[in-house]
Amino acid sequence: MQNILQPPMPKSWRRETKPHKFCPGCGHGIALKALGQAIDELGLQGIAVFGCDIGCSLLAWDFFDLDTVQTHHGRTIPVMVGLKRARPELICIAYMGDGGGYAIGAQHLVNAATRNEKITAILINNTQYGMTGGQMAPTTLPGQKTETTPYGRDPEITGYPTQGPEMVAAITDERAYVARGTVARPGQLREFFKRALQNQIDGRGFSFVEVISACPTNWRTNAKETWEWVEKLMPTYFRVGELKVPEALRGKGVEVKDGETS
Ligand SMILES: Cc1ncc(C[n+]2csc(CCOP(=O)(O)OP(=O)(O)O)c2C)c(N)n1
Ligand code: SF4
Ligand SMILES: [Mg+2]
Repeated sequence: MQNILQPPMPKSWRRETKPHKFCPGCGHGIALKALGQAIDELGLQGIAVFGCDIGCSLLAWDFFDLDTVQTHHGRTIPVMVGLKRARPELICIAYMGDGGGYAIGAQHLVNAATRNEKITAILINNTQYGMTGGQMAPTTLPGQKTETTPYGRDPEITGYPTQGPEMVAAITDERAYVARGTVARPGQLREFFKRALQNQIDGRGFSFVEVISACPTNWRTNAKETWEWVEKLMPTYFRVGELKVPEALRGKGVEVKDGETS
């Protein structure tokens, strides 16, 4: 009989490194569970390689029972691109934060997308730099207070939040897969990850999934407020859904209804 206090972990997770190292309520763990399920369902253990950035994503360096590379801040995409070019039979996953992908590593995201590099990039949008104590990131919301915007982000001075998937969809050709999911809908997120990985398995093109996530530690929010940010506030700036689906992937995968959680 299943122990309801210990829900099954994805097979691709490393059990001996759990409980994981993220703060209570952090969204990284939910995203990594959806990713683990996608890896399991596609049977990628043994050929998938997980690359993690500097930032809280590095806390996942021992998360999976997969070969794993931990890179410098913002450099996970070029490291995984290099690996993919050297070993095209591997399924290369670059996992990073919004600071890593849209600030210090933005040029790598743009160039890998433009070149249609056949890797899967996953970017956790938690609206700030989590690991270093909550500084403004390109995704910080207008008016949001951070360590470096103590009076709230002023778009007149620092612009509006980066629309990453929209940018990637605009600069890629029809072989790319682009989506924005949310930790509030992990079942849907798992399906987005599966399609993004399938695009790489098929050798078709660049795949990019941004994930709306939570950082209650730096947001200084309680559980209710955290979930309101994720479910209600963030989607008013960041539209959830698939932005670009190659023809061959359309209609594939299980459709997950709003509100489904697994
Ligand atoms: C070249 C370099 N610059 C700055 C840092 C300091 N640093 C470490 S983590 C981090 C921010 C991480 O934020 P993000 O990428 O959004 O990931 P999160 O922690 O929010 O998941 C920064 C600036 C670094 N490690 N290396
Ligand atoms: S600081 Fe924020 S992003 Fe980092 S582990 Fe804690 S809750 Fe997660
Ligand atoms: Mg961040």
